[in-house]
Amino acid sequence: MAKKILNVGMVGYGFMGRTHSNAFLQAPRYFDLPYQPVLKAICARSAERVKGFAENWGYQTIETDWRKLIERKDIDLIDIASPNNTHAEIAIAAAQAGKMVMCEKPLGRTAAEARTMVAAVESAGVPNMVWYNYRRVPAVTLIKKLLDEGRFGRIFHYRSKFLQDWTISSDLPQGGEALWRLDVDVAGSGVTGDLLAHNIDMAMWLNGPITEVVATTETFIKERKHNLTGKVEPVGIDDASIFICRFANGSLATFEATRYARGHKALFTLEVNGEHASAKWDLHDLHRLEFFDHRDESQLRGWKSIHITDSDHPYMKHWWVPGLQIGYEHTFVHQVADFVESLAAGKSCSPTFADGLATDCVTDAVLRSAKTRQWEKVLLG
Ligand code: SOE
Repeated sequence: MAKKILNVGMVGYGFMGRTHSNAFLQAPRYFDLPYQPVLKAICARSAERVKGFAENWGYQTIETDWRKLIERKDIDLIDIASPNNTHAEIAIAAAQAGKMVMCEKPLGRTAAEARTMVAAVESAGVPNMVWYNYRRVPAVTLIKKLLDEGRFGRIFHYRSKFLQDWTISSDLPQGGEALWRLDVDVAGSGVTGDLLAHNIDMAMWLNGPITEVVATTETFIKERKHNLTGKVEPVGIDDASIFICRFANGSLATFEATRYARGHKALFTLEVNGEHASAKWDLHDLHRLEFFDHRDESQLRGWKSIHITDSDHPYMKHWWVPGLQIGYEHTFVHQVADFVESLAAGKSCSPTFADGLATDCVTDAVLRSAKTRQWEKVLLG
C-alpha cells in the first residue's frame, strides 16, 4: 500500500535545520513508517543561501517569508529550527493555519510565551512536538524503561550537568546569526534556557515533576561587542546556572550548566540513585549505560558498563549489528520516527508543547530564584 505523504516546511537553515532535515530524510529509510516525510520547502531570509541549502538537502522548493510558507496548501507540518525569538509567532500562526508544528527547544523564551504556543496548538487541535532530542539516546531511553519497571525502588537523588567552554573569550561578540545565543533578546536567557532546559526536560521525563528550586546564576563577561550594532553592549544572558531542587516524588537534585568549564565541549551527564539501583550516563560516551544493582550476588556486585548496541536495546534493532554504535544525529531520527508513528496511531508524541511549557516553567523558576535568592515554587498553569 502506498504510504501517506507528510509534506514538511522547515524554517531555519542553521545547525538545527541540518539535524532536522537529516532526520526527516533518514527516518523512513531505517524505520518502517506509515508516512513518508517529504522535504517540500525550506524557508529562511537569504534567497541565495536558502537555495544552496535546498540543493544540498533535496528540498523541492524555497521560501524567504515564513508567512508564505504557512499559507501554502501543500505543507502539512511546519518545523521551526530558527532562533528562539521566532518560535512563538511562527508556531501560533502555523497552528492557526491548521498545520502540525514541531519546534526547536526551548519552546518559548519564557513560560508566558510558551503558554501562548500551547494554547494555539491545543485550540487548533494540531499534533505538536518539541525537539528535546536527548531523551532518545538509546541508553537514556533504557534508563526510562528501567525506572518505569520500578527497578530502582524509591528515588533519592538525581544530578545532572551540561558543561561547555565556547564563550570564555571576552573577544567573542554577541548577537547576529552565529552568536544569537549570547543575545538575551533573541535567546531569552543564557545557559538556563539553552542547556539546562535539556537537563530539566530529561529529568522530569525520567523522575517526574520538579516542584521547587533554589538557584544562582552568573554572567562572567558583562559587556561584549554586538554584531548587529557594532557597539559594546551589556550582556543580558546567564553564563552559568546552578540550582538544587525537589521533585514531587520526594527526591532531591542538583543541576549545573555553564559555558565556562574549560575543556568540556558538551558534557551532558546524569545520575540517578534509588533504593535498589543507580544509573549514570554521559553524552561524551553516549552509547554506554553505567548501572549498579544492589540486589546482584554480593561477591560480583559492582557497576556494570553496558554497551547499548544490542537489538533489544531501545531503537537499536533499526540500525547496525550488535557492537556497532550510533551517535548524536540518530536521536533526531528517532524523534521523527516516534512522531510519525504516534501520528498514525492518533496519539500525541512526547515532548509535546505542553511538556515544553513544563520545562519553561522550571527555567523561569530558576531565573526567578537567582534574582530573589530564595526558594521558588515552579508555577504551572
Ligand atoms: C549550544 O552550544 C548547543 O548547541 C545547544 O543550543 C543545543 O541545544 C545543545 O544540544 C548543544 O549545545
